[in-house]
Amino acid sequence: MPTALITGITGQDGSLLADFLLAKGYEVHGVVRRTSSLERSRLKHLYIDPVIYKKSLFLHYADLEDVTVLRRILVSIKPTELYHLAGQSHVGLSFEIPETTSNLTAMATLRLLEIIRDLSSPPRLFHPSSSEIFGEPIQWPQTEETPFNPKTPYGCAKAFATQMVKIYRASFGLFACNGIMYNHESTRRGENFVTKKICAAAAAIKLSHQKKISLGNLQAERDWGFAEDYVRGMWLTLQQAEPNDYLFATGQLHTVEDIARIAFSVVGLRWEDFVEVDSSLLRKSEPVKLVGDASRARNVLGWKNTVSFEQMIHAMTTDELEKQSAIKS
Ligand code: F7E
Repeated sequence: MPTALITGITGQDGSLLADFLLAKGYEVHGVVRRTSSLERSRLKHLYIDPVIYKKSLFLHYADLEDVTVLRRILVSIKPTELYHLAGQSHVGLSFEIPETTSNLTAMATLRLLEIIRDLSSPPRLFHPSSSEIFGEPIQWPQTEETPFNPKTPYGCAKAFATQMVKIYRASFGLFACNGIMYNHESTRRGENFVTKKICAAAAAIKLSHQKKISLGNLQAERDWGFAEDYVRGMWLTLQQAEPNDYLFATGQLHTVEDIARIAFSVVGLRWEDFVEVDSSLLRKSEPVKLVGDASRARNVLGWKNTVSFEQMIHAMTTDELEKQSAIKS
């Protein structure tokens, strides 16, 4: 049975990846922080299942700074694949806590590389890099070869980690890969990210639980895809004969306003009547037109996007409407 270790298993991507790997017959181990108990709702369907929990899904406590504990987990489990998804992933917050962001996003990746470098049978490593490494890119769309030019503390931390993965692959022969992930969303997205914030608010306003929603830059553009596609891309990356980096994106830009338009139309409302701009939510700097060319992933991995932007926002809003109706009724 292949064995995978996932750091960040309680997050959107980690929980989707756990579902994906369990369905493929993997034994899945997850690293969780003691303080993250409230965030474990995304795994609830797995750990209340007696056929899965402690049979093919195991959770281990460790912080990303617990090098000794992480090494012990890796030595005892001997995973064939390591998906390092944990970190501080909120770009706006990275301006408030740049040191924590660098520690959790940059240094933690280096620490894991150092640990697996010493193992007799190192696992294949997947590192989720980010479109934020390009910041103000010199080309559109970006590819795996586009030079890094981050504009945010988060993007800078990811650029460091991404380059370290390349260095350890070249210098120590590790099967270590970067997936350069553009924004990817699902019903499991956290509410501090703009898609989920808007879809949840549209549902809450429709149900008269909320009156308005405050947003930052409505004209901010991103390349938003469906998270389950990106999780499949992570797995495909580690199934190849040779390690390499792959970019995952849709190649299409949309604005925050587009999200609002679709989400509010799903609930039969006009977004203009409910959206307010709050200047405190504007970022100190924004990346410029991050849009990716996923040709390598499509050609080498056979990867593709399966859900359109409109379908995704529609599904996220409908899901919120159902969940919020159930809670309040
Ligand atoms: O913001 C604008 C905001 O926080 C998207 C992470 O997964 O993708 C994600 O980072 C845009 C930005 O995602 C609000 O200024 C306007 O332009 O949903 P977000 P992000 O910052 O792009 C990248 C690829 C990652 O790697 C990250 O880990 O929306 N925006 N008004 C807002 N954003 C938020 N959060 N809240 C607002 O009220």
